Amino acid sequence: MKLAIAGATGLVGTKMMEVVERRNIPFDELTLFSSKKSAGQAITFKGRDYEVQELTEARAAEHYDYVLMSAGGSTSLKFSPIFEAAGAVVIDNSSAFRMQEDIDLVVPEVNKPKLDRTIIANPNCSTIQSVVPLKPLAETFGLTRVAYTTYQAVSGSGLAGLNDLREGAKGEAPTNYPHPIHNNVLPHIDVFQEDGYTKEEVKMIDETKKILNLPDLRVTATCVRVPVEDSHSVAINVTLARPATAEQVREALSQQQGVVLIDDVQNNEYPLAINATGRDEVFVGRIREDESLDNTFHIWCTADNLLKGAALNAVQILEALLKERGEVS
Ligand code: 11C
Repeated sequence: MKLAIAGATGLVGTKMMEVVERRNIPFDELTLFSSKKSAGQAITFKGRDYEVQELTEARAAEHYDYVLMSAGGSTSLKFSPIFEAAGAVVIDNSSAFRMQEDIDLVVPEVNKPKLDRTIIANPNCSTIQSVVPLKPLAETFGLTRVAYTTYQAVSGSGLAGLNDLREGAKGEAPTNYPHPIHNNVLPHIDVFQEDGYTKEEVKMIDETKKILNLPDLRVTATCVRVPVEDSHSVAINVTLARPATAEQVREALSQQQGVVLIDDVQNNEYPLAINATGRDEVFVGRIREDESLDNTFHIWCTADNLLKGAALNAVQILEALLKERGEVS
C-alpha cells in the first residue's frame, strides 16, 4: 500500500504520523509532502529516515493508494483532485470540499462514506467531537434542535495560535489573533460572515446536519477561543424529539463507541481539557435537564482537537476503508 501524508510537518500532519504508527496502519511505501518552505527536512518514522518532499502537481499525479492531507484549504483544492485522478483515496482535513454534495464528510462512529468521489472530507474539530455523542441520542430519542457554545484551544489555529498564547504570557503582542489570547477569551474563530456568524460557527451548523444526515435539524453555535493549549470543550444544549430522563440520556451516551461518560459531580468529576489531551475518546458529563425548554438537556463535551478532532479521525476513516476492503483484519 502506497501511503502519502501531505502537510507532514504541520501540527496535524505530525499527529497523523504518530497515529499511523500507534495504530499500526500497514503500508509498503510512505511519502511525506510539505510546502516548498519545509521541504528537505528529515523525519525519522518507524526507525527509517524520510526526506520531506515538496508537493508539486507532477508528484501528486504519481499513484498513491491513500493520501492523508492536512495542508490547508487552497493547497487541498489544487492537489486533492490531482491525487484523486491518479487513483488515490484522499482523506482531507481542510474545509475545502466538506459541503460539496458528492463529497463524503465522515466520522466513523457516526456515518460511512458512499464514495461517489474518492476525496473524503474530515470534519471540523469541534464538529467531530460533538456529533459522536449526538449520534446515540438521535437514534434513541430523535433530535429537533442543537445549540453549541464552544471553548476552543489555541492549537486549533496551529503553531501560530500556540505562539500567541505562549508569547502573550511573556507580554508579547499577538501576531495571529486580533486580540491577546493570554488571560482572555475571544468570541471569534475564523472570519465573520455578513450575518454576524463566524465561519467556524457556520461549519459547526452545516457539518452537523450533513454528518447526522438530518438536513432539517435546527442547529446554532457560538464559537469561542480560550487560553488553553490543547483540547476543545463544547457545551451542547440538545432538544430531543421524544421525552427522556437525564439517566436515560446518560445510559444512551455510555453505550456509544468512542464516548466516555464522566459524570460524578458529588466528587467533582466531569470532563476536563487537560485530561482529554492525548486521549482518543470523546468525554461527556454534566448531563442535566434544561428546565427552560421541553425535552432539552445540557451536555459538556471535551476531546483532543488534534487527535479525535483531526488526525485520529482521518486515520480512523483510513482504517475503516482498509477493513472494508479486506486490506487489514
Ligand atoms: C479551530 N476548528 O479550532 C478550528 C480549526 O475547519 O478544520 C480547524 C478548522 C477546520 O480554529
